[in-house]
Amino acid sequence: MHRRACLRQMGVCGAAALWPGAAWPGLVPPRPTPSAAQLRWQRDELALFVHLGVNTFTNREWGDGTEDPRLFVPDELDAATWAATARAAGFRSIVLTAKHHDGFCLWPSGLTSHSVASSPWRGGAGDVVADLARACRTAGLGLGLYLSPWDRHEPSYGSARYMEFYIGQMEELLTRYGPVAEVWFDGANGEGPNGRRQVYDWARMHATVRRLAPQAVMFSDAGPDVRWIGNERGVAGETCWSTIDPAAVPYAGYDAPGVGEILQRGDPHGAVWRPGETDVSIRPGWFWHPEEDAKVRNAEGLLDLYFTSVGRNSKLLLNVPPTTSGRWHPNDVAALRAFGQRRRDLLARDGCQGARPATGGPTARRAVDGDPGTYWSAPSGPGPASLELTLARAAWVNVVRIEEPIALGQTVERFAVEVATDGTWRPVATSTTIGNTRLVRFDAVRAQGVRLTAESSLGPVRISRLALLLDEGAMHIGDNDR
Ligand code: FUL
Repeated sequence: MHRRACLRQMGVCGAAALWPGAAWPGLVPPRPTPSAAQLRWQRDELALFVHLGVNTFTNREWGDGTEDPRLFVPDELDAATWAATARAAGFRSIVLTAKHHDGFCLWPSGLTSHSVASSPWRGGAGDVVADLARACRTAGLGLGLYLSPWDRHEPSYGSARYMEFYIGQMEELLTRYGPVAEVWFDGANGEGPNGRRQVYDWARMHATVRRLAPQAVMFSDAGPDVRWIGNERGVAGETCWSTIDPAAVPYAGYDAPGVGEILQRGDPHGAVWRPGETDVSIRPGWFWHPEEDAKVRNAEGLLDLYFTSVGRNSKLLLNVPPTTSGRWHPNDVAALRAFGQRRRDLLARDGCQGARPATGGPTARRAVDGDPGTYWSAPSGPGPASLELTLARAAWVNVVRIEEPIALGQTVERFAVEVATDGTWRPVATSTTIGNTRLVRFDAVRAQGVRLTAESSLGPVRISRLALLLDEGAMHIGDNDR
């Protein structure tokens, strides 16, 4: 069925959805759903983060704002190569630190001389944001910009004048470089050069983005569009709801006991749709440090991150910092390439392709039709909802991929997956929440059938994809009796 028709059938477009199942009698209030921009953002799965600035040249993580702009000489900077490498590895956008906490601007801001314009790089005529914007456009990638509200260089920081300065910088970034897909607000709020702290006017900052870049999603610990996942280890909650209670994390940088966990898990009863972004670095630090060249995560480690972020209803924002040359170190490039290949191999073959539904009712086939716009709508009634498939041919598998059509929201609380081999069913995965994509690994089995049971849910159970995959790299010697 066409997606729009499905929406109408479920009554989701109206004020409330009428759910006839015994478990939810009567009128069920509609659950939050994503905006078009949030949906696009999450479907992309992978974004690259680029931390570059004076810290790259001082070998530090946080500059103090006293750095000499003449340090900045990324002689071989080539944004087109970043974009091509990112794209080939499966990434769909790049987020650049246009300004980090040290206040040094990677574009020639008209509001400060603390920028590339005062550096010897390209004789002071360089503009990293312009280069990246062009490269992203050519490669078909989205452009994201990080503009640190904390500015340890700007003398007006800590006064009302600073908000004018900051909004002015936002206006430069959002009007000069074409469409921006994501604006990244860091919540850090330390002291400026005069020892004063700034009170950030978040409402005005958000309104500026909505006015100048209505297509963009805004990230911060507290959203408003995309929330932080609560840690920098690359791990979304095993339970991960895209909904959250906005009062639980009222502003970016808010810190209280348990906030990390709230962000990791979300809240099944939260009033807003605010999916989690998992930002993590390919190396220990966010900026490049030569002593970390041998500490780059390998393809296996990156695939693990893919499972604990994208595979848990989040999005992966993977930081890959350029060296002082402006290029990525060969170790990082090799890891990205190998990860891209490993992910492609993982997603290439689906053991459920062509499978025949044995249970699940008339819409069951839509979970395996390859169309993310159609879905299995579990027949209503008491008890758990179950979808059973007979595979077209036996297949070795060790990963299950499940998706809810999140345009309609997220409802499944707990599920179980069993696989049949020669008539014997065995459980391979039990877990909580599905959302955009859920990936669960298990020991390899030869599957002839699969059964997904939604054991509990907060509304109608809908599944747009059930797939069985094989990650060959994770096969153990003992598994190969095939
Ligand atoms: C943090 C910053 O303080 C780090 O330097 C880095 O930019 C990270 C992504 O966000 O809050």
